[in-house]
Amino acid sequence: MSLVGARVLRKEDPKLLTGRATFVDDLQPTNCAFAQFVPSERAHAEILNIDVARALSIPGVIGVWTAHDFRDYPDLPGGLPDLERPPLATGRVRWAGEPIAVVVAENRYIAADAVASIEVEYEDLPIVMTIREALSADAPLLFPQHGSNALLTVPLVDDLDRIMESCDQRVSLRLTNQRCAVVPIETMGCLADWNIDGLTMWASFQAPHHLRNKISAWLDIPQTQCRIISPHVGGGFGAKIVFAPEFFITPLLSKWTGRPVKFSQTRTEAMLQMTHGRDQEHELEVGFENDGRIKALRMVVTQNLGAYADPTGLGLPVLTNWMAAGCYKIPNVQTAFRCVVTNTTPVAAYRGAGRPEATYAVERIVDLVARRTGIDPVKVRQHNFIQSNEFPYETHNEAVIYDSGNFPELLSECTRLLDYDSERERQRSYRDDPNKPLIGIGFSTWIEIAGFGPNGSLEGFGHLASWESAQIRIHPDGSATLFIGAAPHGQGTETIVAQIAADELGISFERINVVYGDTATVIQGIGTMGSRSVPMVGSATKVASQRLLERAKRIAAHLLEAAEEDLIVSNNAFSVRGTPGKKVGWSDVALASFQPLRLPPELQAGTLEERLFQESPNFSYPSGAYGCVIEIDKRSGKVTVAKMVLIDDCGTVINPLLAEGQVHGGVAQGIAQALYEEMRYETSSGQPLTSNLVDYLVPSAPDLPNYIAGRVNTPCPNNPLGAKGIGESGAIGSPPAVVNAVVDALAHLGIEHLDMPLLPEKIWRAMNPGSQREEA
Ligand code: MCN
Repeated sequence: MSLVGARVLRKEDPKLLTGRATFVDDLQPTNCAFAQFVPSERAHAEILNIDVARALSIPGVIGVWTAHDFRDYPDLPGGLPDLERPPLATGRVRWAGEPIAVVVAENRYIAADAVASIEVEYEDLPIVMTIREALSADAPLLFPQHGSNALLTVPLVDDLDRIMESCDQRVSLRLTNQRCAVVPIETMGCLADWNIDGLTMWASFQAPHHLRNKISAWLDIPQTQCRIISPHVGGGFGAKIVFAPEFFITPLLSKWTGRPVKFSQTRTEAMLQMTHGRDQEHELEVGFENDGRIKALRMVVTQNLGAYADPTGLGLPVLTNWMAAGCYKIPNVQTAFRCVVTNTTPVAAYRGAGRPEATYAVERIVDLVARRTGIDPVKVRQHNFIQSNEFPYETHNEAVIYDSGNFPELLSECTRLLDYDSERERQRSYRDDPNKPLIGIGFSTWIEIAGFGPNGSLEGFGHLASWESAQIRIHPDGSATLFIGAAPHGQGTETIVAQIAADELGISFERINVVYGDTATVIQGIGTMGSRSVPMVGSATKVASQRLLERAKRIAAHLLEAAEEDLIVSNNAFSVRGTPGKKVGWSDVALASFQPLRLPPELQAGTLEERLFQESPNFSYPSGAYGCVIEIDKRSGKVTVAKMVLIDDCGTVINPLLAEGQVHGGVAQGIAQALYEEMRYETSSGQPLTSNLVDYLVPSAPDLPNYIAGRVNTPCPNNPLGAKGIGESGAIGSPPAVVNAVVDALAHLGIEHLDMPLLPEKIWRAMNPGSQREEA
């Protein structure tokens, strides 16, 4: 039986579920010291003085370092020329929470006391918190030498006016995709030990080889003396591919103190110092005919980058522009973007990274077209879909060629499982009943760009290349070790590559060990991001296994005195077709591979090892149709997601159990963005208002619905598995379904749009314009 496609339980779970997994903060080598960073109390200020005398007098404090101590080291890699981020705030702070000094102490408690005792003298500067403020004519500048808070502008090359004018109708929409915190369970942390043999650093990171490459270059040490290990990583969601200064500074602290030094964020530090996600504003215009056919779409994106231009942050509006038209055949699409800096935490990748923003925009637009034409939103979608026989489909951007999909089938399956007609009926019958909630029904049909693998696709974000590596080694007893360049942090990659290798090699799943996240053992790697592991490292595993098996078969044929073509491999043995009794175990073949006297003459000892750097000719394009029914409590405005249907298309599914788990997690984050989460600041001071999990509302299981899941499979033609990624799908597809449903519930009140998050108060005010809310 094939393991690919089976609901195999995760290899990684026994350790995780019994508390035996090792995360960075579990490591406590002898003599380990603890580092804690001093956060800026001000959002924008000149640093006049940092008084560390009291901190240094505290017993157990080993040292305090400020920007001055790093003056011989370059700014951090990436960003824009002349606007790079220094290791510590230098001269000026640009957001509340920016690290300005670092303390090393005997333990974290002493370090925390020392941080609290450091007095920083500031001279406040005027702040800019929002895109509007950043772009105003007299805006204070974060980087005066640059002359503007706008860092990168790709303007409209606009020839759409004539086409817009020729349409029956046109409508504009401005919307905000709010700033979200990333909130992995494990915050950012590392443990650096720089001794006579070089630097070893354990880091909670999604791309350890990249961190190794960047750090060794920054510290000017050979890569051979710089080992990065990402042990178990408790989630990253994109924020752990950021080359944060803490990872560069901690090794130096180890060198300077002559001790292993650990750094591990508190939750509040993580909320302020890990990069945030989203934070885009969109100006959209659409031209369409009275029959619902969309003729033209214009999208202008403004990206709030926060205080510095992180390379992945710069990539977000690019991806949003690329995916502007979603799964619709819109003949005229024009896009543009600009990036601005503000006195807020820097913004970078967060699950979906630029694609949730595109999906939200186009799916809100399609619903608006439905509203203005009076045509059912399902029909408007069906009217405008790219059809399944039109792939590969060239979009408005030459970099983006959709590989395969079947949007009409996705949506009809979604409406079927949602029981669309009867939900519409329920909506009508409840509307005027004061004891019943308002019902809303919303859809999102979406496509995303994933499987970052084509050459050039990751290099722009500071990565070496875009291939992914897999290396398989057969041991003398016929068990196998698979080394992969991906660096999973919750996805279950260990399980799925073992499934793939077991199928190809005929070695049992339990006898395949998977190694990842260590630059000393894994030959090279790019990492886990952009829903690329299945298409890239899964494919690398498949092809490398096939190549290795060819040589194993030659050995087995030699031992059995049979023809290679007649051999079948399964259940850890090679047998001869038609003569099942004639067989040799994998263990014997493996043993022979180390014994030259038993090998065919053309093979050498140790031949059963294979490695591959898998490249890809295109991205993969997962798609889906999500539909939901929401209920709004008429008295409080509280939204409950009553029913949620998720139909996904990720091509070949390696493990349906894990794929569903990925979608559930992503949808939780998507519903959270639609209904609950927003990183907020006090506007006059720039102080964060949501810097812990009391103030920042992350939903828990009771806040989320049960999901009804379905599947359509259109294989990806660009990799040997036919698989597309799914890790980000839920977060990309779900926010517009929820928002469309809420706006649908309020449509009879004349409401056409509300920005996320749809908190009860916002809904209540929309339902009761001009009223004061009665106190409970
Ligand atoms: N899968 C499958 N068949 C497919 C596609 C996927 O069975 N055709 C399943 C496999 O179990 C695979 C998993 O889904 O291990 C995800 O595969 P893939 O879509 O290739 O995504 P990656 O492994 O590259 O993961 C990256 C993606 C991203 S970009 C973010 S952000 C994210 C995510 O995955 N962050 C996560 N999922 C996360 N899950 C957890 N628990 N924690 C995070 O931080």
